[in-house]
Amino acid sequence: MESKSSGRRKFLKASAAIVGAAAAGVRAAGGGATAPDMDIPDLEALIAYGQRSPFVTSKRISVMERMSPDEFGMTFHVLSPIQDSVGIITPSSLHYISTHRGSYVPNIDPKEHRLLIHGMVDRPLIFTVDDIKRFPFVTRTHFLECLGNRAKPSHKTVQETHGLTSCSEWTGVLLSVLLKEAGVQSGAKFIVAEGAESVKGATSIPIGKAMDDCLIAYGQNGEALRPQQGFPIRLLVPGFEGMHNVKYLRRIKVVEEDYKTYNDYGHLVPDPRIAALTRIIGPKSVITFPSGTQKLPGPGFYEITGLAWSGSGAIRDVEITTDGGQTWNLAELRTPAYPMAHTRFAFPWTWDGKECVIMSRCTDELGTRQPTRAESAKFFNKPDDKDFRVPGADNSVFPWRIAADGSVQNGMA
Ligand SMILES: Nc1nc2c(c(=O)[nH]1)N[C@H]1C(S)=C(S)[C@@H](COP(=O)(O)O)O[C@H]1N2
Ligand SMILES: [Mo]
Repeated sequence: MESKSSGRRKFLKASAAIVGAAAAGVRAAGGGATAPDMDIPDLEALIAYGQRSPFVTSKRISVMERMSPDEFGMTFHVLSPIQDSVGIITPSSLHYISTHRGSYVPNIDPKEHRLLIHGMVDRPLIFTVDDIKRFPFVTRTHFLECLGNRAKPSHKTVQETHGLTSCSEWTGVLLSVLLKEAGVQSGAKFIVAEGAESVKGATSIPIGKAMDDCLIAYGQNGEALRPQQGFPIRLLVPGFEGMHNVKYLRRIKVVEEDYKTYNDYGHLVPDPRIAALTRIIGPKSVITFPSGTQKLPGPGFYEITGLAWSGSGAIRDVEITTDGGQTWNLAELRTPAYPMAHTRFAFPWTWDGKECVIMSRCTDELGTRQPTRAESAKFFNKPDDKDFRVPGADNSVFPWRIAADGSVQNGMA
């Protein structure tokens, strides 16, 4: 404690010098000048629904390459700019998107929308969105991650390597509440959930999970779901691979076996080791600062920071290496570690100005630790394969290389 705070005092002293120098360069220091007013095109609209500063330009980008093999060539992936993220909540407007069938987003009138629950139930039921909102709600913070979220040596930024994950505060009704209303019959083993758009985004979920912590979500980050996130309702299957979180949810059929649907193509691998890995995500983590294409202005104090998550529960700890994996040090968790949620870590660090490789690895509350790529290669009996590509979901440790000039590059190459 003593040494830590005196270390921090030293840092504050050093940074005071930086701030002092910068302030000297500012015209009219001391608040003499006021900034010009924002150029507001539509004041009424701005009052009704705010917008960010024109100086903040962080944006999503789409992936043109086919990230999950799709026999129909129908994949649409949009990456979240996690290099600019702070805290753990992804703004709804920057949430990653994975929607099949081009950029097609159904325009659903919530008054017309219905959810049907049928199959192996005592009472098939049809709910309106208002019906669903009358049930007791829960609000929970959970991440989503697409199976296509895999780093390649050609990727430059952390948006490209890891941008197919996001984290929101979701509000909705527990699926178990609605399933109990319908009365699940004995012998039921799975549910098949289906969306309202043309490819239906359908997928199967084991009944145990369906009766546990799944949500029929209508709220995201304090407001209604965004159309691209499944307005008016979506299924949320905490910790399961993104595909299970069916958007535009309109039908749940309780069934006796694991149904395979359009959406399963490209997600299924016959190898049981991979199949086991594919349903539940992680544990996984990535450093968002410093990250690819960013540049450290010079040696000195920095905080390495990033995100960690696991489909099996809360993050227990995150370790950082700044010497290419020879030594690992505990990072600080700077946000509550919610189950199946992004958790923000930070690691105070003084860079000596020499080339180095930094990485993060996390351990979840079950004690499962994120594997290095070499450990994954060994697990799949390919320890000598230099171009090893993790089959199924890739949660391996990811390296950033910092050059002596402070520039940061993908360390996979
Ligand atoms: N109806 C529907 N639900 C869907 C999909 C879809 O194409 N249609 N894509 C799935 C996939 S592959 C992922 S990764 C997540 C992405 O959710 P998001 O677009 O809100 O990030 O939604 C899933 N739910
Ligand atoms: Mo996905």
